[in-house]
Amino acid sequence: MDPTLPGSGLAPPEEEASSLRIRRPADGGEVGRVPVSSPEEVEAAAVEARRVQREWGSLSPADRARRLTALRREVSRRMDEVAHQVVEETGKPEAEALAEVNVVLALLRYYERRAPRVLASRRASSGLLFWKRSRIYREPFGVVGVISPWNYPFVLSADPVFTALFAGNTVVLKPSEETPFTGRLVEDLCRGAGLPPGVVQVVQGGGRVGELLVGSGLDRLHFTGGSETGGRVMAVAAGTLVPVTLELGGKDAALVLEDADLDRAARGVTWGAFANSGQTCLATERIYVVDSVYDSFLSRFLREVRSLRAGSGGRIDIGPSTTPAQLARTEALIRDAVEQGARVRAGGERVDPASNVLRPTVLTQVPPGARIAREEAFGPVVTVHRVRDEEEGIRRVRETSHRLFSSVWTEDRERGEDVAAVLGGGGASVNDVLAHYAIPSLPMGGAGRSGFGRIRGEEGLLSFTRSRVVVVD
Ligand code: TXE
Repeated sequence: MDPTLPGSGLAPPEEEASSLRIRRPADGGEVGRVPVSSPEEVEAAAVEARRVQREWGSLSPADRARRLTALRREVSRRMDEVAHQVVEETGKPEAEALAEVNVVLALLRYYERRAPRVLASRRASSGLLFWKRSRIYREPFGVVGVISPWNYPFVLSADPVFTALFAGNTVVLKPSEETPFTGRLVEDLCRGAGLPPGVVQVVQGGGRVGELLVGSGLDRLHFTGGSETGGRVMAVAAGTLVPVTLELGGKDAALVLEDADLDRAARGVTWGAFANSGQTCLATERIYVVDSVYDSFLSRFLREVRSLRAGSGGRIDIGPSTTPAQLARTEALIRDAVEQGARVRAGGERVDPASNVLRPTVLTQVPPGARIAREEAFGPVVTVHRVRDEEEGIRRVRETSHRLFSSVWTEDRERGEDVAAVLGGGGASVNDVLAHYAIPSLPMGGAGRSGFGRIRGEEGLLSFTRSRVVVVD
């Protein structure tokens, strides 16, 4: 990504340029250019989405589910093309890009089977007013805006977009300015599946186009991105009272108890911390280890981390940071921690000074005042902390303003469930990380600075509808 063009966070102050020039993080080669949408084009997309929604929203949930089966087949048929586009724009390992597509296919299959039932109208008890007959209907909001980020550019666009379609909405999607081609593919897949033209439209650009979309007269908005940006989006949404759901950043923690399988825990949190080069809201950014097993865990963990292959393509475990801004931000957090006394136990520098590949980094003895102790890193760095016991561990895991997800590691499953139940946020895994996101029935989302609202699962589908009641005397 050319740092002088919009989207790198360093856009020229005066104006967003008229096009996005995308470069491969892997080798700096040009992927192509995409024109930035004008205010008129954003407006026109919202008007067209409203026109098309009347027909699409009037179909029964079962009819829409049938039409969307063709979308699943189209995504499945073109999954290599989609994965390739994700790798081009993000630099992530091919296997992780394919995982994005598979997560979307599983969600599509899940909603095909369940949307008709979840969205069907149902009788409700009329209580003491026994002479009345009450029914509850689920209806689409209408036109839904989706604003998505660059870190999982396919799944974090497709999940909300396709869920909104099952619920009977039409969608205007603004992908990240870092990954416009992947965003454009979402619309192209819908066209290839023979969905009515206009059910999904894509507008391109950075924050300014995002702001235009928020204010374009939407009926509902789903935003995924940074906590600060989420706040700004809400402020603009307030102008037209458009309901918003926010999937924001995370500062997820792992808690390793004394009865954990330390090899499994070391492998698990290595994946949780460094998949997608740590650029995941659900990434493990903090590891708390009970004193009695701290040293033996740390030596296993460091061995795992040091065995990771970091590079820009080919058989790699850790790819480049997707954007120069993110790389700079991660390095600044590491520098700040080290200046305050933290120890670098692995990584800490790039594979070579000129590259954008930061080696997976492990910090210990991180002072509580260090920025990385409370700010989301969103990069290939994790901090490891000693805690006295389970009780202190639970307290430390919970002392964060980002309340998204966490993991607890113990060979006593029951104990694990008891601890998972009190770690807060949107949920916790026992003896695993990240994998829960691949289970389509589980609603996902957080609390605090991780946002609000849920995506995926029945709750995610319902969140793109509103209830309407009819009471008959
Ligand atoms: O998100 P941004 P970025 C976090 C993570 C990361 C930070 C920034 O901490 O370091 O967010 O990442 C659009 N009105 N997560 O830059 O800037 C923007 O064009 C409307 C966690 O990706 O929030 C892009 O399409 N839209 C998160 C989208 O918002 C605006 C995933 C996200 O951009 C806007 C991504 C505005 N004023 C980042 N400004 C997760 N849950 O995984 C920007 N945008």
